[in-house]
Order: sequence, then structure tokens, then C-alpha cells
Amino acid sequence: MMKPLIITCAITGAEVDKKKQPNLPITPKEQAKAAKDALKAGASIIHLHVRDEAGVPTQCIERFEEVISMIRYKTPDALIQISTGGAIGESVSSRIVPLELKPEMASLNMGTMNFGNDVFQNSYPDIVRIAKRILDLDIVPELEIYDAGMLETAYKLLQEGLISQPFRVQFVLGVPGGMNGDLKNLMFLKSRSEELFGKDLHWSVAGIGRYQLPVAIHAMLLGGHVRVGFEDNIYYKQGELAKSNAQLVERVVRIAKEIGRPIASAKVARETLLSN
Ligand code: KMH
Ligand code: ZN
Repeated sequence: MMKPLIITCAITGAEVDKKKQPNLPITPKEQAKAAKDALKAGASIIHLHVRDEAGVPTQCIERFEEVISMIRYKTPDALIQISTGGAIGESVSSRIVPLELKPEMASLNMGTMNFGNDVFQNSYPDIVRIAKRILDLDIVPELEIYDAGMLETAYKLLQEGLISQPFRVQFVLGVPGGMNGDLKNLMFLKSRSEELFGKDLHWSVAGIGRYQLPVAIHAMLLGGHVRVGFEDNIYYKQGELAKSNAQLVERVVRIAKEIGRPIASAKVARETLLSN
């Protein structure tokens, strides 16, 4: 049997707004409902960014606490993965703050890059600072890889003892400034990461925009896991906005079932990702 598919839903993000996607969940209530519906559809991890009262992205710990407790109230099993990437331009000092809530997982971005017309800053000393806090708090990091060289940075962190098992790798493909979602890019990243981290590595893909579906399908066939959601893609298909995050999860679940990938429950995802 093919291994159970762990689906992450990135419900909100920091670079999308309601003008572009009217169904984007931004209030705690909307986010809790979106998470519940995504879990019901088959997701087990919620990648979380939060917004303030004005709908502006924030790394405010009280806001994260409020949203996480509302999500847990509705869906106690959900794995919460907080963002330490935040919004473009956010300082590292504020990006690390919500780690103090000790969620199960946190994102850890592996380098500086052009991000559309902006620059997403992640110097090596900054990465080390975030990695150390994640390690000290016993949180499982997800290493965000937007480009091939970032895998070498991840390996350096491992060699220096700044990350340790369990961790997983997420290939984020299709950001303008990073690698796109062509199959040959995914194949290279998969094989290079297995050379560096071994065949048992847990890896997942997040295809941006029009890459979301093809990259997800390739990953499912190759034994990887999948992230979908409005943070990465607001469309169901070209020219048609998605109705909800859950709708994007439901499509992946349907395809997974057709190709023989069972869907991991939140319990299975916990056992798989949180233990050595
Ligand atoms: N908002 C993006 C610039 C993460 O969550 O760690 C970065 C991001 C990555 O969303
Ligand atoms: Zn994010």
C-alpha cells in the first residue's frame, strides 16, 4: 500500500487579501471554521498566519494564541504549524515570537530570495537564530525550500546540530524568484534531498498559483506529501476563484484516492511527523 498522504492546508498566508479572494479567512472565527472544514476534508496540518483587527498580517502572540485555541476547540487533533516567515519585511525578532506558544510545528525558511517584486530576507545568522529557538522549544521544523541551493543550507544546519530529527522538508515551487513547479525541478529536489537526508525523509510540496495542482499530483505519485490553500493559490482553475480552502483539499483527496494514496488522519500525521 502507498503511504498515507499528509495534507497541509495553508488557510490564510500573509500576501493575499480579501480583495483578491473574498473567501479568505482572516478573523479568528473565520480561520477556525476554515481549519475545521479543511480537517474535515482530509487535511491534518494547518499552516498558520494570523491577521490583526484591521486584517493586516501580524506575528502578535496574543492573536496566535486566540486563533490556535479556537482551532483546537473545534478540531483538537489538528497539527498547528505556525509561520516564522511572517509577511515580507517583518523583522526576525517579531517572526520568532509565536514560537513561545510551542505549537507542534513551525516553518523555517532556508534563504533570502526575490519574492515577486519584493525580497524575502533570511540571512544565515537569522536562520540560525530561528532554528535555535525551534530546537530549544522542541518544535518540529518544516524546512521551506524555494530553490536548490537552500537544500545545502538545510544540510549545513543539520551538520551544525541546529536542526535534528524529526524535521521535514517542503518544496515551495512557483514563487516568482524561486524554482518553478516543473516536474524536472521536483525530481531534482527529491533526489538531492534524499542524497542529503536519506530515503526516509518526509517531504511535501506547495505549488504556487497555477502550479498547485500539477505539483500536488506529481508529489502524490512520487510518495511525497502535499500542501494546498489560499496562501499559495486562490483559484480552483484558470479564471475561477476557489470557494474555500476545503474545496482545494477535497480535490487533492479525490485524486489521491483514485491513485491509491490513502489519506493520513491527524492521528497518523502526528505519529509520522512528530516522532523520530
Ligand atoms: N509570507 C511569505 C513571504 C512561511 O510561512 O514561513 C513567507 C511565508 C513563509 O509565508
Ligand atoms: Zn506561510
